[in-house]
Amino acid sequence: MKSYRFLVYFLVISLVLLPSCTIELKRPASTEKTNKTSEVTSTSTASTEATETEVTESEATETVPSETESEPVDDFPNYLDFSDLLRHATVMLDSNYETPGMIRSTALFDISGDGVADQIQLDVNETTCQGNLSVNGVSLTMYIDYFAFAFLMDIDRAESHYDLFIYDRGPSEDPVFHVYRYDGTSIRFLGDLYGTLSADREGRIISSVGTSWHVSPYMVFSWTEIVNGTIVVHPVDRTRYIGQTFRFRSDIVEYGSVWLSETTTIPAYDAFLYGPTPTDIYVRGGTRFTILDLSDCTEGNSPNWYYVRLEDGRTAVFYYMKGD
Ligand SMILES: [Ca+2]
Repeated sequence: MKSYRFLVYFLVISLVLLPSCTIELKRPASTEKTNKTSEVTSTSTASTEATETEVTESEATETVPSETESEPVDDFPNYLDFSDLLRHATVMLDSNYETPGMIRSTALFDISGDGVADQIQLDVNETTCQGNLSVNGVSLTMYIDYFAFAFLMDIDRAESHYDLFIYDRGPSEDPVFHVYRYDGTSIRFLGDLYGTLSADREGRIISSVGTSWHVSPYMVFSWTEIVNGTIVVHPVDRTRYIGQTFRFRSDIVEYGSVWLSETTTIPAYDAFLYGPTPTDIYVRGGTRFTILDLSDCTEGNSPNWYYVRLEDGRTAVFYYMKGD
């Protein structure tokens, strides 16, 4: 995985260049709306010995503008309306860990909408990664890499069903929600939703996979909804952001997982940029920039790179570590 490659790269470079440094690797804070699937933020506590950096570690704190400062781009999707998907959960399944290697999660709740409570039980075998979901005695099995929790949510505006969301941390911290529906007689797998998810009160879901979390306001490249039991993905035209001005949400620092490479050359549209370059520059969180161009990207996903003009007039390519 890229995070692993980056870790190896970082450690090698650090051992060569910074023999006396204390090195700390840390995950982004849980409150950070970053793509948690693949990011490793690194900092050096001895940055004075490193090559020149505009921003020292002690200053490298996230700069999150207040909501009144952050103006949404156009009118939609307005990310300020979105909050963590869990906030929209109606019922969390109760998980029991008494049997080693087995997790039993249960709830008694009317998910089919017929007025009669349904007995929901999910058994996960952590050794075989097999999950067994049972509703009123009807069951099916599924594969779950690392079960975290499960909850019920009414997000389908068209129907009165509550759907079961199973949060799977994934094989390498690539989180995925497995979504199931019970219609009163059978259980149906609706699909998987990847990334860190947020939703609004109208059932619209945005994912870290289709959002650029590193800028303010966020750039949203797709949103998802569940309609009549079908997961529908709505791509957002990526070119809508060209010409618009954003700010970096946090400092761009050396040994970070976000890069800003000064250049006047637009990369190939299918280029997947990765890692530092000799022309990397470092700027403070809050620095404004205008999008001049964007890479191609898989429909609905965020682009691989952004060609930008900084507020001081320099042009650069901005990119960051992304999951596969
Ligand atoms: Ca029912």
